[in-house]
Amino acid sequence: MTTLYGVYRSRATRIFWLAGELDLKLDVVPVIQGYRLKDPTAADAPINTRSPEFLAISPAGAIPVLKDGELVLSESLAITLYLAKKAGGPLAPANAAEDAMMTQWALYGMTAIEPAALKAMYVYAEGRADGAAGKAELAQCTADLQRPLKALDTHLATHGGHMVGRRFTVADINMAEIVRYANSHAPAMEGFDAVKGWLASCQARPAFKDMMAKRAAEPV
Ligand SMILES: N[C@@H](CCC(=O)N[C@@H](CS)C(=O)NCC(=O)O)C(=O)O
Repeated sequence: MTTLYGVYRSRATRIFWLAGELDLKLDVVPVIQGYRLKDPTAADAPINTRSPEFLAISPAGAIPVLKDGELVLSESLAITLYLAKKAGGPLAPANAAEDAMMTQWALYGMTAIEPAALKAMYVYAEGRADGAAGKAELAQCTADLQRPLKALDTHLATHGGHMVGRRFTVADINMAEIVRYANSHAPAMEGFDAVKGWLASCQARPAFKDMMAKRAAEPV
């Protein structure tokens, strides 16, 4: 059995979505972020990223983590790429070049887009979007996202509307779950029509909708 440590309200969404696409059964251990708990070290605290039993599995203390036999893998995008390759089929890279492109886009998404996208999402999640400080933060996020979203827009517009291989793959899941954070701030997406169209088509997939429904059902 393959075990996933993590909850829907985390970057584990990438893995839950992929698992739905592949009809992959995962044994889920609902490890929650320690910072979401009043006292993560309390004796009656649910298993969380600061629990000794979780740290024994993954000393970095962050979710998601996948355990597949002897393999213990952290980093959400490494996990999705691994699971897709293990399953094979159209969502996986068809050759070394596609594999390289999927790695490239995963790294680009995580380094060039995710930090500002996540910051923008948190401004809304924390109810700060209408205050002066929140507005300034959002303006900075929009500015920081211009160059990478332009690069993504150009890529999608010239590569058949998909990240890699002109078909829906794990690379689309990886990037769409990062761009979902940016999409919480509409002005950041303005002018990037190829990105908007691609994101809408990714999010129209039943496996995405199912994942989001389960995420919404999970306590905040
Ligand atoms: N780059 C990592 C980030 C992992 C990460 O920061 N996870 C958050 C939840 S989405 C976490 O576990 N935070 C727990 C903590 O900081 O205590 C990935 O993509 O997996």
